[in-house]
Amino acid sequence: MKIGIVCYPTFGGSGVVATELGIALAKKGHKVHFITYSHPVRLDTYSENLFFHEVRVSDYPLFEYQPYELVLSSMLVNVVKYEKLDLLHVHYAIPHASAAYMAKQILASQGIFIPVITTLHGTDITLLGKDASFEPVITFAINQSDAVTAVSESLKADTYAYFKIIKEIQVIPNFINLEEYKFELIPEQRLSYAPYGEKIAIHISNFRKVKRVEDVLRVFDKIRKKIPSKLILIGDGPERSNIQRLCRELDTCGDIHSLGKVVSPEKILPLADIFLLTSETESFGLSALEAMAAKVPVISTNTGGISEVNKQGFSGFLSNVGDIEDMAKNALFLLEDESRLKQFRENAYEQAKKFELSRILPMYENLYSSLM
Ligand code: GMT
Repeated sequence: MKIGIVCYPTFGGSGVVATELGIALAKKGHKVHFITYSHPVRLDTYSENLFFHEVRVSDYPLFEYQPYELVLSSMLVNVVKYEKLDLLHVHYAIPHASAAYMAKQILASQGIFIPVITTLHGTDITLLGKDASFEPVITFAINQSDAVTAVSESLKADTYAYFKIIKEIQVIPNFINLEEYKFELIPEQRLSYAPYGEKIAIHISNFRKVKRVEDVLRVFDKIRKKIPSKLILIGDGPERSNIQRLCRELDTCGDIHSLGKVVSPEKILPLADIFLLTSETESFGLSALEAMAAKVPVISTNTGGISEVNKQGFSGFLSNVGDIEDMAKNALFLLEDESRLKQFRENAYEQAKKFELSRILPMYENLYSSLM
């Protein structure tokens, strides 16, 4: 098949999922065309089946805001027409679903039919999409898609709750390529972060308000008061300065390694003993799945779709949003008992296997076939 994938090219979960999906489809022989404003950060592989089309908006002085959506629509029309694509798969509804709808209509006027699949990822529904400034367009674009998928049951339920959706939404969960997590851990690597055998907690996110990264620091502060530990922070975003302020206030900066944006988190995750995910809302929690694939149990909140990924008392523990005491207690329960921690590591990996790429990829391929 010739597939067009529209996504955000950034470190955000939706972009990561879209990119990994495209890479996996290309490996199976499909021709995959990424259409977005810059080269996707996770697209670090080369294949004769992978193509990239840059959407570039020229900087015209009349515009206070550049009309990205229109330029994307025009680019979709051209790529579908000249590359003879069979379908368009757009990730994250805003503005990709409406841009695809516009392109579809233009192509239809030229006698070309192109099926559009919209995959909902989370904040496009739970935060941004339901805002009155987007809602009518998002509702329309979702209903006009030929197929709609959501990454968790929770997100599917939220979509029906917040929008008037007449379309059937299929849940296709996010996935993990466990092949990428098969490498030997070199003990010296761990020593560079925890030289005296301290325990290691890790957090990965885009440091937005919704992630409650301050809670990560507060939980970590309670942990390290009981057991010598270090915290690795991966990612960057608007909350960074608040985090710096809080670590000074708590006097924890010396125990925190901030690594910024990392292209291959699978190389660092295996160094950790626990993963902390303190989000206010989370449709799925891809970073938790990545941690579990690296045999790292997850201490998380119980919001949105996280409970579909992290299993209470098996792959980790779940607490109410903001319940720092409970999250710290659960973390210590694991960190203070080596054999228990080992068991949870194995359990986390078992749980990750449920989302193995080979199980999820056929769901997308079947959906594509059904539309052609
Ligand atoms: O979490 C973010 O802020 C990024 C966002 C995105 O769209 O890139 O992530 C969402 O999609 C991911 C991939 O499907 C999910 O794993 C995340 O849970 C979801 N984030 C939220 O719902 C907050």
